[in-house]
Amino acid sequence: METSQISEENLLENLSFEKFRQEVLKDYKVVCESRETSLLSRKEVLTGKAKFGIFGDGKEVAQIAMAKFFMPGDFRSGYYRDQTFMFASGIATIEQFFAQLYADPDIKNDPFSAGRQMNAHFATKFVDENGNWLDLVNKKNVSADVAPTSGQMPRGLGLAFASKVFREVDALHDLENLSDYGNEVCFCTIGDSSTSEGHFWETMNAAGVLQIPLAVFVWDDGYGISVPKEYQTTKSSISKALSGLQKKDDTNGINIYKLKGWDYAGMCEILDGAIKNIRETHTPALFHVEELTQPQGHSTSGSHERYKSPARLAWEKEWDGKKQMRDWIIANSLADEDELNDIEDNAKRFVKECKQKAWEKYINPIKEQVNQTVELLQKISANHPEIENWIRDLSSLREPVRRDVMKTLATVIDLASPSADVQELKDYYQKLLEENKEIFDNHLYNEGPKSALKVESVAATYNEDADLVNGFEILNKYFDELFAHNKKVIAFGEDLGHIGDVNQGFSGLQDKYGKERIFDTGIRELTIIGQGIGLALRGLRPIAEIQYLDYLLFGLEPLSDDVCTTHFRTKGQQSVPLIVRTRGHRLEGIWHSGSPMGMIINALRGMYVCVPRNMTQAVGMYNTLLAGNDPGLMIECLNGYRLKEKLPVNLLEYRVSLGVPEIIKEGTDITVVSYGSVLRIILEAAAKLEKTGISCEVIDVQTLLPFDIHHKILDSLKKTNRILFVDEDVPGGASAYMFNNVMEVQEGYRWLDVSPRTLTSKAHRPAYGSDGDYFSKPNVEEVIKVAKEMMAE
Ligand SMILES: Cc1ncc(C[n+]2csc(CCOP(=O)(O)OP(=O)(O)O)c2C)c(N)n1
Repeated sequence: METSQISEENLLENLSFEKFRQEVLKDYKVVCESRETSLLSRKEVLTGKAKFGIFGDGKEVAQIAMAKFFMPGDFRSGYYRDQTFMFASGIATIEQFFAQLYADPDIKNDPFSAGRQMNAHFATKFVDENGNWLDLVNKKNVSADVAPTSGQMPRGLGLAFASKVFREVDALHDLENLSDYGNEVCFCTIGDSSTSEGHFWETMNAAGVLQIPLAVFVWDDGYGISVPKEYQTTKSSISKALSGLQKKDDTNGINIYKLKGWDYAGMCEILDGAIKNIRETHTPALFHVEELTQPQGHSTSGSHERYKSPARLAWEKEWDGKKQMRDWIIANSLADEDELNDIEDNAKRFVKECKQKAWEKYINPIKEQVNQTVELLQKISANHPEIENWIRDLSSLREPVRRDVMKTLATVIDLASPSADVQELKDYYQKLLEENKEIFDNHLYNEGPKSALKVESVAATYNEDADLVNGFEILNKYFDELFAHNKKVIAFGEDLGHIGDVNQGFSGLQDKYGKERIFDTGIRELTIIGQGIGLALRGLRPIAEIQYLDYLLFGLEPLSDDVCTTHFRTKGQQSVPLIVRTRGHRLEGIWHSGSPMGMIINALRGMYVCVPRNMTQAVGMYNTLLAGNDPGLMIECLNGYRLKEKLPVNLLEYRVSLGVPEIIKEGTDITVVSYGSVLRIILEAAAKLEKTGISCEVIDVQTLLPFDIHHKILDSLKKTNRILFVDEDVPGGASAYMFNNVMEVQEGYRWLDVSPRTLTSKAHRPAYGSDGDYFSKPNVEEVIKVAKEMMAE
């Protein structure tokens, strides 16, 4: 009896030892495959088959450990070093890695970006083709990587913050595809040097305040390209530098752990408890993973021998995670040399096969285009012997790209005289142009049913005895109805919660709808946007407020680099339906009356930019944005909150179509095009001009992105033959953009009787006070003067 018990225990022990051994060897296999992938990829770049490469060698073991605790439902917001984590998590294959290295535009081959991103920029699919959120709870999720270092931090904060919202807002608990009561951890990775960026510090502080499930891994290999950490980090240690944020029993804050990047067993042990704690308590953590290496240097663009000392290079060889893991396996008798050699040889073979498969899938469609082109060219070469050169050049390319085909076709079409065969060539060229447009030039915005452009307008309706109320009251009433009606809407910003924003749009609403849905944030525009990004990516409908338009600059980087490119860089697989609310244009002083619209519309292609003239129009635009999946910026008029407007009865139904200007005063002599606060100045001038016999047609463009999609302004110009563009931006700003659209895109130049004009603010920032405003920004008298000049010309 006793003997059999002992042997059963022995058996179980042996079994669990064998299980453990197998797991270690499986991990070592992934380490080897990932390392081979890095080595072979570099060769592909150096031999010219790929343009650039950046790899995860030296970080393999740490990422294997990290991947063990990444569960379905979790999110990653990382950067370009994370290939091993992706392989170990089962969300990327080596073949896919190579496909992206080659910039394969077929999404079946590069499922992260369809060839739109550099290698090692990963993503998983969040939304289906109709813009519906997938079941994110039962899959491992990767938000699309960006190249600006630390750009992943604000987004990471937001993805973790969403878990807090899902946990705390009861009404969201039934959204079972989006969250499991907020148990999802966001794993965020960053290089040690990139922690020098403000993005990192702002994120860590905000995480400590918010108490959210954010796990930040700093891969510390001592350098940022060539610059060592002595130049990057106080005390050369990010964990030391951040120690003041350490959470204590009676404080908020973050937990800080130090790990050795080569110590497989040690890392697994620490991460096991630490990630569990993050998941359960929502206390964020920093994992400072030290003593990592970079065996091949930073990227394919240079060699690390230029800046690392021989001693450092020797140290890196000895402390390479792969070598250390191998030594540890042997020392603990988990495998012998032969077994490990086999794993290593198999890894080499396997990676080579993956590379070859990826290359063939990438190159074959291009080779088909080359063959087809050559065939068509041969048909016309009898009449054009010089074409033989082009045929020879194109056929001799070992690694042709689509560009070679297009250039050859365009050149030959130019020099060939017309014939049926040349027509065939032209048709083929046209077909390829369209195919390439589909490959490289779509999904900047949603194109399916969730396109905001497909939202039909619904007019505002009023009671006969409709009240005239302050502009802010229209918004307040609207937000009240919106929050009662749509549980996914969350609003936040500086002073937005307790006092209901500086202009009272949210006044009283926190009490009604709770601090979990309407709340204050710290003064940190960058991570306010980050919070919005995370919530939006996870299927909620955030309204992130930037208190004044002039401070949008602090949050512009994630909007431009991250929000605006998400749909494009994932070829439609992720959407960020974030609404950024702010207020701008005329008020007082340099930083409370800016209207930097040229900068904004050029930085924010990929968002819709709404510039409503009053709060009623703003409501209609909010509804339109909420009906689609695209991100939008709403710039309310800073000086409009106390102007009286009629209160519509259909606040939730009223919708303003984007890209459709409104004629707010009809006229016959001059078309005046503008938007926002300055429209009131223009209307005042137009009333005065009317008395002198000059009739202005005043058009409010309503949205700058998109701009007048049905060419309504052109219709007006056809009638008046004179056009003036007015705004509060600097010369050459949004006025030049509107000018370009009407003159070039709409071909408005054909209808001009006199030269078109722009009237803008002065090139400097607006000076303070009423006189500063009058002399810095367009005023009534200037509008009258320009209009009279145009009539006299
Ligand atoms: C905002 C920004 N500045 C500069 C760069 C160029 N750059 C790319 S990687 C890099 C070094 C990053 O070093 P580190 O954060 O330590 O990460 P590692 O590459 O060592 O993993 C630099 C300067 C960039 N991509 N983004």
